[in-house]
Amino acid sequence: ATPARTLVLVKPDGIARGLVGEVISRLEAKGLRLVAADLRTLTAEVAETHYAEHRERPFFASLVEFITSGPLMALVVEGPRAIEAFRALAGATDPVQAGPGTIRGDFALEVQNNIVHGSDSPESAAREIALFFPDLG
Ligand code: DAT
Ligand code: MG
Repeated sequence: ATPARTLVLVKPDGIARGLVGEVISRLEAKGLRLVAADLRTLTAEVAETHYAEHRERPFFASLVEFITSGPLMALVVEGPRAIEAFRALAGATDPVQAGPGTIRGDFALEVQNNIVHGSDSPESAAREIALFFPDLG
């Protein structure tokens, strides 16, 4: 299949809990490949752009505060159906609903602090990869 790319974030809670290796191990074990990786702390401006679709939601301010609260690991990941494949590894947005064996299901309990982000569509992936890694071809 044609390789696709997705943006994965190990969010600040995942960094604080030492789960970067665990997340990378799982996506590599699945057969996805790392294309880019960078540990960085987001500005509010980048966070608000990344989560622009949620601007009107009641949790938006809290979400931006959380995602800028410390370093995160930004990854570009490639493989066949990479977007769907990583969303399946991540599990449902609410970690209590996420099944065991998924990243959120195994490591998280609260919806905001759900360890990882993965792009949800080809359009989102293109937009998010350009935002985080503008130099990536
Ligand atoms: P996902 O990260 O699974 O794509 P989303 O795009 O709907 O989920 O929401 C983005 C993030 O916002 C999500 O990972 C955690 C947070 N979030 C979503 N719904 C929430 C809610 N009801 N209360 C608090 N945080 C929420
Ligand atoms: Mg989303």
